[in-house]
Amino acid sequence: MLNFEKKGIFERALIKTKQKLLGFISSTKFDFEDLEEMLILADLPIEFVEEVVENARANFVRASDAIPYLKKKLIEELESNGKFTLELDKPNILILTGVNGAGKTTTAAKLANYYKKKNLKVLLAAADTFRAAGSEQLEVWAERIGVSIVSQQRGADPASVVFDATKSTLARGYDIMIADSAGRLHTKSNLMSEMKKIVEAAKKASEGVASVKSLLVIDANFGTNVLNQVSAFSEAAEVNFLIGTKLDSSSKAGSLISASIILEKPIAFVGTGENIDDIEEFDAESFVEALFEGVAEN
Ligand SMILES: Nc1nc2c(ncn2[C@@H]2O[C@H](COP(=O)(O)OP(=O)(O)O)[C@@H](O)[C@H]2O)c(=O)[nH]1
Ligand SMILES: [Mg+2]
Repeated sequence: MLNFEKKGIFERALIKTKQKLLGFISSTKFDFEDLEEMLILADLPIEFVEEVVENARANFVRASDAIPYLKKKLIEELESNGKFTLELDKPNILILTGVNGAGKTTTAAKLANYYKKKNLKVLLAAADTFRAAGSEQLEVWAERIGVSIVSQQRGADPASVVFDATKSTLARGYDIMIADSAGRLHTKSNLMSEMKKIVEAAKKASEGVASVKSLLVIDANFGTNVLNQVSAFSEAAEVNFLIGTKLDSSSKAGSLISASIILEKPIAFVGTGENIDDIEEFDAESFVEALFEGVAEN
């Protein structure tokens, strides 16, 4: 069922992306070529666009009548990869990874705050041990939000931070542990194997009791380049879900949809601003409705 409040939040966050698409609104003779151009401009996967436009030509007289069909197809594609949920009968370990500046630390803090507000017992792990500022940034957030944090000195093995934090999660009865990590370039193989070690450490420490998930944080401003990141990260270490950040500052938010569809990874959350509350659980229907609201309707 469509969640109107969520749709409204997505609509505000998608303003820049929508500005590109809304030009099609005034076009009185919105034809199938316009439809194709609009979908490509929306950074949707080319194969998907070709298939949808071909079917639309075959089944509809007017291109604008194909919009509901398009939305339905997109929602189906996005939902076919599954949905993120916590496994509430066990501790949940969420490990955030991604390139520098993607928004990992901010997202770790946002998620900690999000789950604390839902009355869950949250632990943060500062596994960005690469820079001194890495763990300090998260410590400041932890204090502000009022959640505990596990950290070690700069230069410590990030896998060992995650190992310790996972052990504490089990021993002290946390519902959820969220681990930040250092930014890593997907082209650097040593950093990629370190990522793998981090995930393995969490699995080992959790002794099969906790649910361990790895979430790749991607900046929507990268546009279709996020595809390279997602495939390189998922080749090196397991990636279970995507988190798209900076929807509010990007005009390429559609690329998150592409990454999810092409690489068959569900989007778990999206970042919609710089404030601590600016995070939303992804919902395919609300997101797609928000993206195409008012577009090509006449
Ligand atoms: N506008 C906007 N900025 C964001 C969002 N998420 C993160 N940022 C900003 O992106 C920058 C880098 O974030 P940070 O969490 O330090 O990235 P990290 O290197 O991956 O840990 C910071 O200035 C954040 O405030 C978002 O959803 N929207
Ligand atoms: Mg960081």
